[in-house]
Amino acid sequence: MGFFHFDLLKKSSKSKARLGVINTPRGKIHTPAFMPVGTQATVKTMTPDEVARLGAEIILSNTYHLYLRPGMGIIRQAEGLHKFMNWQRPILTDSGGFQVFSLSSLRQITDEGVHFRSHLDGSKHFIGPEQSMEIQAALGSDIAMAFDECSPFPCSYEDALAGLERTTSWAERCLKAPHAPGQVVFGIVQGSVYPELRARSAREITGLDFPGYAIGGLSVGEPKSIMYELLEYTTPLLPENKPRYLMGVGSADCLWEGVAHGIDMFDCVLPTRVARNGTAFTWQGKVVVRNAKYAEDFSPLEPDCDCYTCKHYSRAYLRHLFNAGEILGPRLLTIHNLHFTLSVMERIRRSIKDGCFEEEKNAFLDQYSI
Ligand code: PRF
Ligand code: ZN
Repeated sequence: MGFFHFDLLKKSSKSKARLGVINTPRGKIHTPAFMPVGTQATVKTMTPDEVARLGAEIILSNTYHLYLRPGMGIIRQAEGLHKFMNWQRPILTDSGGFQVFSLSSLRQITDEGVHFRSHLDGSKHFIGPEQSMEIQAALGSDIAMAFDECSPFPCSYEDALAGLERTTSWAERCLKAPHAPGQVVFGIVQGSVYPELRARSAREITGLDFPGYAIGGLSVGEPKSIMYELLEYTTPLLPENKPRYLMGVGSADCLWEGVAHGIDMFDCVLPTRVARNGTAFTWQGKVVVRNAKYAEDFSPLEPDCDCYTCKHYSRAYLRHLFNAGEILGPRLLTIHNLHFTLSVMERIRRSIKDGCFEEEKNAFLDQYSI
């Protein structure tokens, strides 16, 4: 892990927002950063070249999915995920625990790990911290995530405590397991909605000296106000000189709020997923392109947007593509939504740099309807 390091460039005076750079062997990541999601070794509908030209400096992929399909034999033959999918910039891989819980059936969790059945064919599998790290090593991601237990919402105090204790012991085992050359591992704080459990998890996980820390177990169905309260409480418990990653969060309002609470990295399927359903994000809020009111609207999704979609196509045309079930519709909206989300991050970074983050955040939230 000689090469990997985080430079904190500037801290905002009126909030906890921070500007930084994560240096990795595969390139720099300017923070606060958004990571588009490429679960199946593809950011759906996009070529890696397009994703890079939209300005993404890192993408996220998933251990659970790639382990089940195509399987590690093929990933090893391909010499890792970067080569397999032709993405040469950094990749962060999630560890699999969260996906096992959201996707597989007949899960059985023990202190060793998780027994589960594949959501694809029902076959039986086991992933524990050692297996997760072995898979992530074969994938060759630049940042591997520790194998954790994400408590659902709601969750009893007792269950949240058990999940936290497992998450700490698994984090220790992940650090001891072999990694790929140059690969670093981030620890994950759990503890559900209980401040004292969050504090304990943060203490235990930061005691393990990971090069970065994630906050997990949020955005799992709790009200946003609860998420913001827990963020406010938890980020000050993380070391200032290491990147902080809020897992699975990426709606535009949450990006501004997360940054205000000191978060440096985000990932979310939202921009790409809703694009495929015909929803576009604009600086005013959502546009549902199928809506009849756009039938004869020959203006772009967003007048000042300089993405490929807005430069060349009207709302009327996009609506037509979705109504006709044409595959270009999801592609064009994915381009726009990723451009929008990456532009939000750019505006966030610019405003921290210029010392006007809080004003820009208020201006954004004033015109953006959730
Ligand atoms: N743990 C892991 N991945 C995650 C989460 C988590 O808690 C979340 C929760 N928002 C999303 N992805 N490993
Ligand atoms: Zn656009």
